[in-house]
This record gives sequence, C-alpha cells and structure tokens, in this order.
Amino acid sequence: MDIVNDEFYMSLALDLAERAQGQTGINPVVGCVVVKEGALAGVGTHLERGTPHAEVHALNMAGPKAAGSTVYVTLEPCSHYGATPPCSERLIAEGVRRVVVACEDPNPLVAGKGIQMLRAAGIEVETGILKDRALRMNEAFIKFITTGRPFVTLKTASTLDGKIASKTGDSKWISNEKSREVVHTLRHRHQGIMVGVSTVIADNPSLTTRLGVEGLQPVRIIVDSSLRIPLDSHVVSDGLAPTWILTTEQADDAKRSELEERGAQVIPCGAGPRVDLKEALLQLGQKGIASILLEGGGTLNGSMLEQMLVDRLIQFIAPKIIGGYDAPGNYMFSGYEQMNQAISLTGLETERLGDNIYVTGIPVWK
Ligand code: AOF
Ligand code: ZN
Repeated sequence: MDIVNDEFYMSLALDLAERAQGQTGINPVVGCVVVKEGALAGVGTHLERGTPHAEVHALNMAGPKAAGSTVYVTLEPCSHYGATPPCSERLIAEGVRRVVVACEDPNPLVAGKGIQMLRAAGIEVETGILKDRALRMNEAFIKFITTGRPFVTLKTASTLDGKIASKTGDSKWISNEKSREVVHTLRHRHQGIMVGVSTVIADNPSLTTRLGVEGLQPVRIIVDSSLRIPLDSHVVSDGLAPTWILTTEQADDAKRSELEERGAQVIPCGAGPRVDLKEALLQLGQKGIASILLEGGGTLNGSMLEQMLVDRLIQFIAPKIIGGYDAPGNYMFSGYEQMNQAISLTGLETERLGDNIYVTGIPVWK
C-alpha cells in the first residue's frame, strides 16, 4: 500500500521522466509534479531537446494553483538561459512555497545554482528524495554533460559457457523471446546502436527497434576500419534509420562515395590502420550522441573493454552450453595474466526473465 508522502509524489515525477527515456537526445529526462493543498494540480515531462522543461508544463497546468504549492522535480531546476529561461526564476515568480528535488543537475551551468536561487528567494528546498533512482535514470546525461562523451552500455546475449554463437556461427536464438523484447526496449532508449562490421557481414542485421508499440530508431553506428561493409547490407540499403560508418583516414575514397550516395555518413576516426575508438566516442559526442548501446561482436566488445570505454555492462545468459574451441565469446581480447587484474563489476542488478538471467553492472576502471 502506498503512503502519501514526498516519495509518493516524487515517484510519480520519476515515472513521468522514465517514460520519456530515449526521446530527449542529449538532454536529461525530467518529471515534475505540482501539489496544492493535498491535491495534484499539475504534471509535466521534458519531451524533447529545445522544448519547455518539465517544470514549465506542470506549472502551466497548475495555473494560479502554483502559488503556495509544493513542486516535486526529479532534477534540480535550471538556473541558466538555454533554449528556455531558467526554471528556478519561474518557480520563484509563481510564488511556490516548497520545492522537493531528487538530485542535483551535474550540468556545470547549473550544478547547485538552481537550488541556491530558490533558497535565496525564501523557498524551502529539500533534496535527495529517491536520489538513486533519479541518478540511474540519467546516467547517460550525467556522463555526457560532464565529459562530452557518450555513455556506452555493452549488451551481450550468451550461453552459460559465454558463447555468442556456435562454432559454425549460428546464433539464432541464444536468448529467449522475453530477453529479446528487453533488447528492443534498450534500443528505444539509446541514441545510437554500435556494432562491428564483422557482425554486419555475418548476420546482416537491420538494427532497428521492433516493439509491440512504435519505437524510436537510434542511429546505426558501424565500426569498419577498411570499409568492408557490403553495399546491399540492410543497414546501408533499407533506409529505416540513419547509418553512420566509423572508419579511418586510410579508407578507400571510391567506397566512401558509394556509401554516401546511399545516404550513409562516413566518419574517419584517426589515421588508421584501425578505428581509433576513443576518438570515435569524442566525435560521436560532438555530433550529439549521448548514449550508445554496444551490441558486439566479441572482438569489438573486447577492444572497447580493453580500452576502458564501457560504462555499463548488460548480459543475458541462457541456460545452454554450445562448446566449440573456436566459437566466439562475449568479450574477445588478449586478457590479463592474474585474476586480480580482472575487470570487476559494481552495482550489480540481476533479474530472471523466464529461463534467462539478466545481469547488469558498472565496470570498475582501476
Ligand atoms: C530543468 N528541467 O525539464 C530539464 C532541465 O537546452 P536547454 O535550454 O533545454 O537546457 C538543457 C539543460 O537544462 C540540460 O543540460 C540540463 O542541465 C537542464 N535540463 N532542467 O530544470 C528540465 N530538461
Ligand atoms: Zn529548466
């Protein structure tokens, strides 16, 4: 049974924010709830970059009821002039009595100044209500706004013995239907999906979001050092979502033109011979990508891990053993000599999805 208190209203604000994950681009997801004399007076969500912030929608709905109200907001109200005027000024102008905030805005333009402005105007401010959930929801925004680089979630689906395909390359299907539905939800919530060209050659995936309802289509990002990608592959020819190909300055000009004629963007990252992955993430950040779902294969996963470029790891594990000395694994790299050098995960979360196991955690970079 829910108890009506600060957490009750903040969890509604967090639900509103969470439902908009994937649609705000490099902006955070933010929810806001206005409560006056024990009754809901306004609700709002930030919908899209460049459009009004959550507080504005909720205050507009509340109208004159905003005066003397309590406002719940999942992220510290902003203090800067961006695409819109500062929300803190608006809250002050409305005569709000109390503001409850889940977490501070890590944007250096805000970073505590919004809360200061509210307090200086005599508004009671409480912070930290359901903070962990609020931080988790905006983990990509937090990384992006503080580093300029996208948050990378590495996702794999493997057998119990850590294989992502059989020795002949068969991989349909390792995980169950429920796990695969979750993957489409993950795609919906990320701005880019990244794979290596070997995956495109082997599986010819379309890398689109397919949900029971309409989903968002992230940019398809292919790591392809020598532009081996077939011109008739789905990602180049189907036009269902933008396709960006990361390559090197050594890439063949003729192949590059052929890809561009078909609508793909070709982005050189470093002098070669391999794609400079650090440089790639920097360029993707500059192009407005704040979150990436890395879907393999094993070699690209391994390189990204080896270079400490992964921010979250998600693994779906199926209760199957396929064996095969040469069958590809989740994370292929030369590896470490000692167990104490192993990459370890913190903040572990697990869930049963039918007979599959979902595990996620954050790699600890020493
Ligand atoms: C809020 N409420 O709903 C959001 C906030 O480009 P702009 O003007 O939309 O500014 C984006 C920045 O504003 C973003 O980086 C973050 O600091 C804050 N987002 N703040 O008070 C909101 N979406
Ligand atoms: Zn704002």
